[in-house]
Amino acid sequence: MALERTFSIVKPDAVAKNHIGAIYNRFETAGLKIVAAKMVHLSQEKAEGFYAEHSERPFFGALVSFMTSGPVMVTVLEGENAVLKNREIMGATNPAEALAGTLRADYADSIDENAVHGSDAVESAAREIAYFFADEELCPRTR
Ligand code: IDP
Repeated sequence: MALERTFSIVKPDAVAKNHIGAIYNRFETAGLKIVAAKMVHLSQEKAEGFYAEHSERPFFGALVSFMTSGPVMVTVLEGENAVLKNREIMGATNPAEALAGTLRADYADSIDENAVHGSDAVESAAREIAYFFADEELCPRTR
């Protein structure tokens, strides 16, 4: 088992519906530790940069518009196999396909507004964490 860090966003739809605590509770119950967290309202430039790999996709404009529509919680989670564990907690991108009991099954309304983001690999996690947090903002919980 590998101690990893992953990057999470509670997206604007879930923040607006007051689901921050419920979502953090799922992470903590699963053994993931929050090592950094803050609320931010993304600028268009910040959201476009975060989702740059999707810039040619037809949904890119709607995605950026949604992600800038209200505040989000950006969070760094630490734990054994944190990247995969978080993806399992989140469920499939499309909530209609997400397994029962996952965050997207419980809190997302559509593929466009799907409650949470989570890094898909250790490498992307490192990049995404650095996009939002300075090293001194991270507070390791596990030695
Ligand atoms: P992920 O968030 O599950 O990692 P990605 O494929 O990286 O999924 O897509 C990033 C985000 O872009 C998704 O969470 C979703 O909000 C949006 N998205 C992905 N595919 C579609 C689509 O086919 N239509 C509309 N939005 C999409």
